[in-house]
Amino acid sequence: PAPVLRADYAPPVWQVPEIALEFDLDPARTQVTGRLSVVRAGDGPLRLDGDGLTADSVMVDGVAADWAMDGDQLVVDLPGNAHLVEIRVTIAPEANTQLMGLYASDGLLCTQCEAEGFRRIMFFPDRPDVLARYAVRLVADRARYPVLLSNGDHVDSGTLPDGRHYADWRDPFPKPSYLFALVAGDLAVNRDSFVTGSGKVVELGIWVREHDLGRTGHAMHALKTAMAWDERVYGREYDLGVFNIVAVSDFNFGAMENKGLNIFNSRYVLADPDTATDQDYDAVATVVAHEYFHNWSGNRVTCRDWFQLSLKEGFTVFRDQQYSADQGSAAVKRIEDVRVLRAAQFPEDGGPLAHPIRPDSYIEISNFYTATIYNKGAEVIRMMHTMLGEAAFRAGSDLYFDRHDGTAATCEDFVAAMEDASGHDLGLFRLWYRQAGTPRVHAALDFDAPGGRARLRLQQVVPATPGQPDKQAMPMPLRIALFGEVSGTKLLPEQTVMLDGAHQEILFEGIGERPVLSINRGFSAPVTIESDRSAADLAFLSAHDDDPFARYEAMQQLMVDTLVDDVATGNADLAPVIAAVKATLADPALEPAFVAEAVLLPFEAYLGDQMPVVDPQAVTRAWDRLRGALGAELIADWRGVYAGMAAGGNSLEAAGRGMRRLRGVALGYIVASGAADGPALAKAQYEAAGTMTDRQTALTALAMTASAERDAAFAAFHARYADNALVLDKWFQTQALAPRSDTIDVVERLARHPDFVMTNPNRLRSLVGAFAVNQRAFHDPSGRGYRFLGDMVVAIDRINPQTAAKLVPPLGRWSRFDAARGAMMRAELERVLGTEGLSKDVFEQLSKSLG
Ligand code: HT7
Ligand code: ZN
Repeated sequence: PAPVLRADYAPPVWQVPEIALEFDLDPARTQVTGRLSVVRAGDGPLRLDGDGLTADSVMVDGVAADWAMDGDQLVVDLPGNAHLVEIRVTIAPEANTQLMGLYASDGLLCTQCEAEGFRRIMFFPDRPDVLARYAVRLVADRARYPVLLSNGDHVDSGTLPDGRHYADWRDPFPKPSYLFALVAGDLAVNRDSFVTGSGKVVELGIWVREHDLGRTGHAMHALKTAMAWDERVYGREYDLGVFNIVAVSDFNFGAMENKGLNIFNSRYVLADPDTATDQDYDAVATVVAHEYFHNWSGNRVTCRDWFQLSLKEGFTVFRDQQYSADQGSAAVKRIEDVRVLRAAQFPEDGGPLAHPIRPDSYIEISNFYTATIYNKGAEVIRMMHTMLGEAAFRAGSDLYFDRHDGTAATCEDFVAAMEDASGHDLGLFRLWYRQAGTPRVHAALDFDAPGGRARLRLQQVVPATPGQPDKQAMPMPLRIALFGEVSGTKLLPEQTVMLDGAHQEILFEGIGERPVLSINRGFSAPVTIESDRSAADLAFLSAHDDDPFARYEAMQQLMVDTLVDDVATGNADLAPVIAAVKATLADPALEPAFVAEAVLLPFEAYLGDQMPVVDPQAVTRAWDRLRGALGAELIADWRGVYAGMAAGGNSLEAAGRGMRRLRGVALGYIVASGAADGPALAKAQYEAAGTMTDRQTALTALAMTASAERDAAFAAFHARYADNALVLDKWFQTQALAPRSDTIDVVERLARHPDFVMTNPNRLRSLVGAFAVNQRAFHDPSGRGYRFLGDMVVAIDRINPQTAAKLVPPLGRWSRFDAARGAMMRAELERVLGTEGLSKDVFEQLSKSLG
């Protein structure tokens, strides 16, 4: 398939200011009638995108028209400048396993149109710069589909013959087709309302299956909090009289921001203490806020083309990160965000699928809903926020929304608004939109004791990435502080240094004692810092830095350095890490949630990323050695923490949640210590658990043991939650992530389990997706992990290409491994590429992965 190029953008030849859609809904045979008012905007025939559609009829201005298909496009030569085009098609939602367009899920009918799903429903210029006003009529059997929802305001409904009924919806805001949505089904609703700053009452509804109604309270609370937050922090008020959320079980992504009718993966709506962990609670709140914030950053101002995807996604992730930081511990939130970036985006940026946050080409746009577009995109916005400051950033955001409201904009429009409102020159900063790759910044600090001066030398390298062999240095804000090694205090106020080129020197005067460098505080730039700070310096910062993120970072770096040394030598000195962890556990000034993050070891995969050639077995050995030593040497500390944190109980407040988290980490270390009572302690916690968090933590701890308690707990968990798909996902995932040598056997067995449903993306991610990021299991020297994944990609591609394509990247990292593994991974990619009838989604990922 030919790639689509950003450079080829051309404005649409026809606009569609109005569309009326009528759906006669039936799972086997849905008839769709579209009445498009089309207006000429350039030269050429009307070209309407379709995907798997056949027109039953095409009329122009009430008369049967001459039309032709050009590939998937329906082409009509229109003589004048304005016409009414009426098209009828018939589609089969129950046969739609791709979950794009109109599909059936657990008895519901629902849609997913971003990015190019609308063309599977109706012929249309399916591109985000064609904005139409939608009038929608839904007709369906009343008993089977009593609830009929679409975008905008509900304007009418009524009864029809033969037990059928209809509902009419009007969305007054012009929108691109990717924001169209409908839902039909037997749903119950949690209703509430929100009064906006200007006094408008908005009716809120969260629609779920009747038995899930009791699990919607948290999402509703999050929604109202997000609505108030967006008014207070960004001055953005909601604009319709209705805001509905619907939960569906089969969904390719987290959720979708359709105007006034968000459709969610049920995993990001439903939460109660018995079935959802504290982490799940946070994820629900974040995703609800994210989709809500899109109402402005995405819907009121949308993207001109899909190359601009980060315009809405990067900005909206940044906004949801700010929101979540405001709801609890900002430091812990920042730690979590950076952990995600390092786990998901850094490997992408360093591999064959690396792309800039504004890509230059794609074969299948669904492959570009990546950690780069979302998470690195958010980091780029965050850097602008840091450079401009809160007030100027807000002025820039106001200007951006004012200038572009109701239109389809570009990343350049966003940067220009920031520049114009602040007077800040962002000329070279734009490189962040063009260049892929994670910059490496080398930092060296020299101290001239007699002169009382310290000199910081910074050197930046942006690595080559596919199609971009030569890179320019990129401007970045680095928050920096110096601490006195003797006094333990900050020697100068924190500074934000703008690293503007490849090299830079900064002189600090009046330094009376040897300084220790704290750099990239708060992770002010999404880069890798290389410094020659000693274990002693890092341990010192882990105890004294007054920026919690930097303190966490120092501990992590100390652990990474120790583990990398141990991978190489097999006998690294573990004492500094053990002492630093002990000191952190004993510091009463630290909140438990922070301590829990600080004492956790980096992921094995992250350690692999630090090595020139990944040796998974050596990493596993070093990781197990340090984890075991931390457990055993600090066993009394862990037991003390474990007992002390029990006071958090089952409280859902932040303090209780933090204590639960630290208690879970302590349990993990007790089990890792090899203490004889470890499995029994975990089993006891499992049985006494009053929350899913405690139950899941105990299960995770047991998963790494070979014990009778482990088998009993997994069996009990499955029996207890056999009817709850979201919780069964945890059962699959916990086993797939288990750091054990036999995980590959377990995963192969689970793939034959009757609950392993290939049509459900959550289930696929829980087993196959989780397994593929479990470095020690996936990279089993036999190569069985690679073959398992390859077989899965082939099988899933026939059902759901988008989900299959997302499973390919772990195989694409072949060049990072030893020759034997690399060859087996490549062979697997080639084998899958040789499969007949591959989707273009999987084709693109495979061909790029092979380089
Ligand atoms: N904007 C939404 C993206 C999305 C999506 C993309 C491809 C395939 C299915 C999808 N479902 C939702 C989600 C978001 O970023 O908010
Ligand atoms: Zn989004």
